[in-house]
Amino acid sequence: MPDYESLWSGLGIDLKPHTELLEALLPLYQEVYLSQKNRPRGMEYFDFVVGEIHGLRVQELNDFRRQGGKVVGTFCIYVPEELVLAAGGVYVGLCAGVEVGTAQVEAVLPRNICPLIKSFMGFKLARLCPYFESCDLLVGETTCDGKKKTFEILADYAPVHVMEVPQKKEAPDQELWLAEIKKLVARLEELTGKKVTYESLRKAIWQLNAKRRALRRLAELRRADPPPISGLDALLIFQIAFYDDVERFTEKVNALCDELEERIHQGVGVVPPGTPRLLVTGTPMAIPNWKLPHLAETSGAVIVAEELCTGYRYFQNLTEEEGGSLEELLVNVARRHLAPHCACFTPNGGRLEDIERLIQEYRVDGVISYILSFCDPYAVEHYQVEKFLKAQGVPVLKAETDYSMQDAGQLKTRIEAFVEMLRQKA
Ligand code: BJ8
Repeated sequence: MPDYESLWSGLGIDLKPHTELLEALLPLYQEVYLSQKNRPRGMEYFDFVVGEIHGLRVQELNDFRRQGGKVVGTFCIYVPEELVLAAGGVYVGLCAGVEVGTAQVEAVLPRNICPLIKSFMGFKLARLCPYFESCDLLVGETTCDGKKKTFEILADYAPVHVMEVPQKKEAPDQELWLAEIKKLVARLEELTGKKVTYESLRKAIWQLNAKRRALRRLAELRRADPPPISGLDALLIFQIAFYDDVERFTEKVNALCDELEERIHQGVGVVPPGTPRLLVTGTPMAIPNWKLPHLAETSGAVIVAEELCTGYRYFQNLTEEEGGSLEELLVNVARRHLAPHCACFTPNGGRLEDIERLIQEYRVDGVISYILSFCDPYAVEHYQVEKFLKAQGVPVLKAETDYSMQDAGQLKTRIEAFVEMLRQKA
């Protein structure tokens, strides 16, 4: 990796622990990713992106800022990326999947809070994330209680704008949400000094839809038996989607899909045909949280779909591209971004319908209900998920865990037993 030290120190990064963090990531990546057999050639680009995780993209963001551009950090798929692009900015997803800055975090947050929240606050408080430090504005949202209260604290450290996400999806909620979309537009225009116009929003919608279409294409190729790509590799691509350049990323995903189509044509897969196929549903897996997929795919199964925000929820819906005015396009953006089914909503029957559809389309043998510790919305909603799946005769395994490896042995034993049961049931 080129020398980025002056870039990082210019951003105020605490260099010593930052170096230690990057040095710990590389062996983990080697163990989890590079040890996989028969990976598609097109993964080279995504390996390169991880190799440069705090390098090239951070450099690009800061080159953009030097020319007057603004970078906006987000934490949730309900925040419309289109609006940032249409206002002339660049967005980055800041959710994080590793334990960092624990001492600093526990000085301001309760010990027993969701690891995803602890992680992004740890990166901020310990000054370990150059993406965070490259942001001119952070856009939070009122989804779960843990996040919305944490954004109040985060506002002591950086400019924060919080969107009110409704908890239902009825007519008054849609109205409130459209008003929130317009408030965000005003805040972004103020930040960048550029107007969101009909043309700029239309172009941004088109760019984001092209990215979503590429990700959908990738997902759909995993319906094949054997699948041409592992669940781990697919997850990595979904994680990188939150911060890579939109057009370059879309092009690389489409190039990879061309290769995967060829693999399917030739009957080449990453596992033998008939390998038990898993769907993972639940809380997001932010980079570098690869724990559960690694355990599952080294236990004789393959993950073929994710009903996660780092998965299907991120790309399932396109924004309607047609609209005769800026107002109509904003309504389209609002409609599209209220569509995913996060457990923060009530009732949330749409999530069960999505799970059912994915099970059928991807010929799923068993489901892992993945819950980050202390995530109340998903932990409580597990009841509905399990009841629904049992009624359909689909085996389900509940995996409630955090970012540490302390429970890895126990989790692996449970997954192996689950996979063995699926194999015998087949
Ligand atoms: S749309 S899942 S990205 S809110 S895991 S912080 S819910 S306690 S991340 Fe999320 Fe948006 Fe929903 Fe997706 Fe809270 Fe749960 Fe932690 Fe979570």
